[in-house]
Parts: sequence; C-alpha cells; structure tokens
Amino acid sequence: MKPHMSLAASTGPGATDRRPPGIRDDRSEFAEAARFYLQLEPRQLPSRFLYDALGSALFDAICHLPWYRITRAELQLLQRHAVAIGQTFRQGGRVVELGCGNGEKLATLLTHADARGAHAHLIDLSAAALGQSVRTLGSIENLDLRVTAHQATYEDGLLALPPDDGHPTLLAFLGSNIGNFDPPGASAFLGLMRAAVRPGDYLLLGADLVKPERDLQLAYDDPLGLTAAFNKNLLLRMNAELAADFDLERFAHRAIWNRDASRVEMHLVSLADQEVHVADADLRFRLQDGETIWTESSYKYEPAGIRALVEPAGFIQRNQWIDEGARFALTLFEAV
Ligand code: AVI
Repeated sequence: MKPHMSLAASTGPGATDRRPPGIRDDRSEFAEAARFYLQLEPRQLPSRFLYDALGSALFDAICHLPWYRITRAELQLLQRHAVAIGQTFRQGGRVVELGCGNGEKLATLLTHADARGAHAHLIDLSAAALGQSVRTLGSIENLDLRVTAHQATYEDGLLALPPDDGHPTLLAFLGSNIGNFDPPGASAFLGLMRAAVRPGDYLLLGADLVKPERDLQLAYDDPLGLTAAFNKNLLLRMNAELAADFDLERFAHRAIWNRDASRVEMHLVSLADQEVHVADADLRFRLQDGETIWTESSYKYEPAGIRALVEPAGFIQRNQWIDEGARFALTLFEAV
C-alpha cells in the first residue's frame, strides 16, 4: 500500500504505510530510499521495506503471538458485530478492503453478516495476498459472493474502483495499519478514502489503543524474538538487495514507547562504533555505539482520538466497539 502522492510530504518510519512485498519496491526505489533516509538525523528507514517475503512471513507469525493481540481482538470484534456492520452494505452492496492480508478478516465479517450477493473488492500490492484472500473468500458457501482483486497501491486501487451503480459501499481499513502513518500521513490517507466514496457510504477502521507500557513492550519486543527478527530482516534485506555489509550481530532490536507522541517506535541499535557500506545506494556512513536506525512507528490511540482523527476527513462516527482486554477499537464512520 502506498498512496504515495498524497503522502509525499511525510517522511520517516511514522510517515510510511505498510506495503506488502514485491511490485514497486524494486531495488532502485529501495536504494534511493536507503540513501535518503539513512542520512537523516536521526537515521531511519521507511517501514514499508519491512515486508519482503521473509518480513511478511515474520509479520504473519507475530500475529499469532500471545503478546500481539491486535489480530485476534479484531477478528473477535468483527465476528461479534458483523450483523450491525453488514447493515452498511446490505444485500448486494460492496465491501472494499485495503490491504486484505490473507482474507481472514473479511471472510469473518462476511460469514457472520447477512452479506448475500455482496461484491468484495480487494486492494493489495501483493499477488500472493490477493490469491490467498480470493481462495479464502471463495471457500465461503451459500453467500453468492462476487470477489474482484485489484493488484495495486491503495491509491490506484481506490481510483480504479468501478462506479457503485447505486449500491452502498463499506471501505475496510483494518489491522491498525492506520497506526503506521504519522498524523499528517493518516489525515492525508483518510482524505483519499473519503474521496473514493459517496455520502452515506461507510468506513470501518481498526485501530490499536493506548495500553500499559508493559503490554506494548511485550507486543513489540516479544520474548520469542520474532519482532526482533522482523526488524533485523531489514538489514538482511539491504545486504541481499543493495550489496550492503551490515553485520547483524552488531545490531539489536529495540522497541520504545514514546508516550508524548503516543507511538511505539522500532529501532535498530548499533552495538559498536562501526562503518557501514551500502554499495548499491552509494552510501558509506559511521554509526556510533548506541546510535539507532528508526524503522517503524506504530501509533496508539484513545477512543476519542480516533474520532478526532477521522471526522475532519468528511466522516461522522456511527459506532465504536472496543475490546477492553486487548485495548483495540473497531470504529464505524459514515461519509458525509
Ligand atoms: C502492520 N502493522 C499494523 C504492525 C504494527 O503493529 O504496527 C506492524 C508490526 N510491527 C511490529 N509488530 C507488528
């Protein structure tokens, strides 16, 4: 997902959205980004580059960790409130999911809603994710579901949506992917989504909530080390794709709860004074012992903050369901 045009003003890990593997993450784009972001102060890399094939597999594994509760909490909320959510696209309407992953969330919603005759549009950059989602949705029986896959950036996919023919539309942006945008980037992206629908259509947004620091630490620095591997894989990726010479032993994963900014930051910490060469980015630089490369921001919200973020884009909040244990919110907005 890379609604790049509208987000061009944003920079850094907090500004970049999650993008599944492949397609436009070609090497020259990766090299260009590495060259630019690794020279900033503080050094950083856009989080979308976390998702090559191995990174995506590691992220899928993270979603099964007991400490990372977003995915399970969201599935439960979708199941529990599917009937109410299903009213928004009624029979024969459309559901458009941005970043469909393996299709499990949409399948859960459609199975438990009265979604007969609905038309699901899946927008994702990853052909593998789209294929998996189409198979998952295809296996739901008795729904008379139509499924269209759009292999595209979010922005291009939204622009390419066919006219709605008078049918209501529900846009679904789940998994707290919104949290990987910084606030200006999130607002720009919400504006893009609003522009793709008409008054009376809906947006369903999954967003992770502020919770005790200890819970956030365990979610983003898990005892099994999967999140550390997910983060350090960026170095492996630069070595493999950009002829870099990062010594993975000389870096550690660090997750920091930045309370003032309300975000968890992932960093790669240099464990020594060292020089690094990223040959294909034509870049050589020194890292001091303890210096970090900032690789992701994951913003956490208060329930009212979600409303405050979304409504200025041209929506009005209609419902909000919260999993208090996991501190996760699913919020339904109507376009006005
Ligand atoms: C994809 N995104 C919403 C995840 C998050 O929680 O920010 C990515 C992730 N990073 C570390 N663990 C999971």
